[in-house]
Formats: sequence, C-alpha cells, structure tokens
Amino acid sequence: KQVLAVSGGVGGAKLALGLAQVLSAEQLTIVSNTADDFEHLGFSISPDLDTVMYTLAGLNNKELGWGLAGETWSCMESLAHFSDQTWFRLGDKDLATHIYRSAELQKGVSLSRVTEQLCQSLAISHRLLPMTDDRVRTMVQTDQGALAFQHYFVREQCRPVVSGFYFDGIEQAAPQSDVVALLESSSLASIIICPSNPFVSVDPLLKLAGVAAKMAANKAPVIAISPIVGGSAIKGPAAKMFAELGLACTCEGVADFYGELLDGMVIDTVDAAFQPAIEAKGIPCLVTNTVMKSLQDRAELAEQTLAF
Ligand code: FO1
Ligand code: CA
Repeated sequence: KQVLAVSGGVGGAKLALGLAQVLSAEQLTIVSNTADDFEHLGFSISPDLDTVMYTLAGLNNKELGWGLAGETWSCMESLAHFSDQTWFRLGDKDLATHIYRSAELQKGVSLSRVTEQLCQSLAISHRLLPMTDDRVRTMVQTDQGALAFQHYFVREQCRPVVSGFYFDGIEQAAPQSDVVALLESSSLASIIICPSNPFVSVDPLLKLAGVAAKMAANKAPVIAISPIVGGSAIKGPAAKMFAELGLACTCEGVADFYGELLDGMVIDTVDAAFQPAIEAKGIPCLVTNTVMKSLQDRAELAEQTLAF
C-alpha cells in the first residue's frame, strides 16, 4: 500500500519529512506544487519542489524557510551592481541547482526527470514528483492588477489585496503520469494533503484535468491537515488571503474550501471547538497538536495522520 502526499512549500515540506521518517521509499510518493514556478534571471525556478527536496535532504535553510542552509550571496551582491532583478535572491549554492535544472530543461529533459536526478544526487530515497511537466503559473488577481505569484509574494511582499486566482496553462497541462497512475491504483492507502496554502499550493494540483475526480473515485481516503491554526497561518499569506476573499480564516474555512473531496481532516487542539461543525459536514476530525517544531513533532503528526 502506498501513500500520496500533496505538498506546497514550508508547511507541507515539514509534514512530508515526517512522513518520510515513518514510511519507506516504496510506501511514499510526494507530489509538489509547480504553479509558483517562474523564470527569472534566465533560470527555471521551482520553489516548492526545491523546498521539499532540500527539506528531505536535511539541507534546507531553517531561518529563511527556503533555499539551502549555510548559503552565501556573492553572486547576488555582484549582480546588484548592474541589475534591479535581485529582489528574488538565489544563493550561491542554490544557483548550482538552478544552473543544472535550467540547462537540462533547455535540452528537453522533463521536470520530473531533472527532479529525480537532483533527488538522487542529494541521496533522497523517497519519490518526489512535480504535479505536472507542463507550464502552469499561478496569477494573483489583486487591487494592483494580476500579478505572477512570485511578483505578488516576494517582490510585492503580499501587500496587494487579493480578489482571486487563476492558473495560467492549467487547461492544457497534463497531471504528472506517475501521479495519475497512483490515483488510478487500488494500492493507494491514503492521500494526505499537507498543511499547505489551499488556494495557491494545493488547488493547482486539484484543478489539473481529472485529478480531483480521480481522488474522489479512489477508495483511498483524502485527509487534509489544516494549515490554519487558531485563526492564523503558521507561515505565509494564507490567513491574509482568506480574509481578503471574505472567507472564514479557520480550520472550518479550510474544510469548506476542500468540501466534498475530504474524507477526514486533522485540526489543532487549539481549534477543538470546530470539531463538531466540521464533523456535521460529514468530515471526521482528528484533533491533535499540528504545530511541528521538532523533528519528532513531524514524525508524530505523520504517524497520527496515517493511523487516523
Ligand atoms: N522567498 C522570498 O521571500 N525571497 C526570496 O528572495 C526568495 C528566493 C527564493 C529562491 C529560491 C527558492 O526556491 C525560493 C525562494 N523564495 C524566496 C521562497 C519562495 O519563492 C516562496 O516561499 C514560495 O514560492 C512559497 O511557497
Ligand atoms: Ca475517495
């Protein structure tokens, strides 16, 4: 039996690491959002894939929440002398990943294959897949017009007021073939939606042709861990997005967003009061500590979610 974990960046990667601690390489596949990907300084950048990859390898930068630990910034410092494009910072070590990925993609190698090669070189045994090998780009609709996700998130520091999202290229994109095979397989034990941003980290995968329908059709339960704890997001702009979209910024709001897709939800003990309301929607709830501080927290949440 196999588990499919759906992950965005930091929050998702923490649980993905927990799952990787308790499940073997044969038992776990992680599928990562690629709709925050973009092209910048001539490089093909895949922030969520890299965050999961560096986290699984134990090389992630814990202070920044992205990139590599022990990073240096010589290249960006030199580049800043003649470019105004250094608002998105690629560290010296991280640049190596980007030089390699961009060159391989340029040769026609798929993002799946490049990711596999990078994971192999970092001694990651679990399978990490991009949600698609095709180009999908999250566009954030704001009071300042439609912005590419990284322009909204990094350059504008999430300041513009959000009114919606669209995923450029989503209709033409095919979900990654191994992900499709798993979703169609009878050996799937569960689908775990990691505590990532529902709007921009999970929804792109769900909106790829056939994915939501295949998740619903598979007998494996779909379980989401709420990224909203006590009315705020552990990391990132999810809470601000919920508020600006006029949605309840609570774990119940997360349950409503995923709706019928869910067979179960994991919420934090501080949100225990929401359990009856979510269960009244037909979604059984596990109430536990979901805030992952230590490595042990990650493994414990993974184990409890699997048992649930
Ligand atoms: N986030 C920032 O806030 N500032 C950056 O300069 C930045 C650079 C960066 C480089 C590579 C990478 O993989 C991620 C990077 N991120 C940066 C993080 C990232 O873009 C976002 O956290 C995610 O897209 C949200 O999931
Ligand atoms: Ca199902």
